[in-house]
Amino acid sequence: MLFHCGNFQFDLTRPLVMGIVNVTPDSFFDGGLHLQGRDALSHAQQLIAEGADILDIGGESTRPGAQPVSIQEELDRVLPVIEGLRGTPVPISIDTFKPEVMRAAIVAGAQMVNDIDALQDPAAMDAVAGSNVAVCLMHKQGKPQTMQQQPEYQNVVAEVSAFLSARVAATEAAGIHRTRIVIDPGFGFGKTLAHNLALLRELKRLTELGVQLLAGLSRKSMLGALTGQDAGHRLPASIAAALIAVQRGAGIVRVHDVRATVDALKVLTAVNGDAA
Ligand code: 7PJ
Repeated sequence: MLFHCGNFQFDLTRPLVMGIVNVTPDSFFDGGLHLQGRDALSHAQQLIAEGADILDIGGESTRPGAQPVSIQEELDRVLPVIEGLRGTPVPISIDTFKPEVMRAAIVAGAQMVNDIDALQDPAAMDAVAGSNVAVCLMHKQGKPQTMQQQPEYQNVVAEVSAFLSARVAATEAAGIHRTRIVIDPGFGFGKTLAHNLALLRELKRLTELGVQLLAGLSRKSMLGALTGQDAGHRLPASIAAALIAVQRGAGIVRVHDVRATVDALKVLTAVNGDAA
């Protein structure tokens, strides 16, 4: 299945690794480490050297309870990093739900928009439709500040699938070709451990929507709940989760630990061949 990401094209005969570059002071795992644009840039370059296929640049933390950031502050954080990465051999994704930030990032060279609001804001839909960039449509229940307080579903897999199916339809209706669309169940976004496990167990169901599938499990609290480890000690669990996600249909994994994930996926891909 082809994946068009701005000027880049992937055939997805092997899974892609999206490296996370946080330019935020309050991300739960590496927040603060890459606060300075210069540090974020060198971190991004390191992830490329480690084998990242895509970089996801984010200037506002969306973890549960995170504080909102103004448009200007977010632009001041992400634009220098995106501009500094111009001409790099991998596409840059902008992790934002703000249409103004999407537009400025696309002008600065971003090739993908990663929207935890799944382009439900018409201005966000316009920003992507008026360009050639790819988009990741993510499911969440509620708002980041309160979403983990009481997540509720009758059937989490069916509800997430129905939401994503409707968002794919709306996105296609706006003129965005399906080879530019990625869906994501949004692990940890308004979901209990049982909800997250059900989604991972039945991830294959989401491949029925016929677009690329991304999974973001890296160092998330569900892995802490399963292992008893804090975020700094969740690498083994994150590798396990990435392998499970790819075996169940994810074509892209969003991770902090690029080199370790790339190595683990090489083993899987060698065993599976082109069926990975
Ligand atoms: C995700 C994300 C995810 C997508 C975050 C974290 C929390 N974007 N942004 N999917 N998670 N598409 O990195 O743990 O799972 S922020």
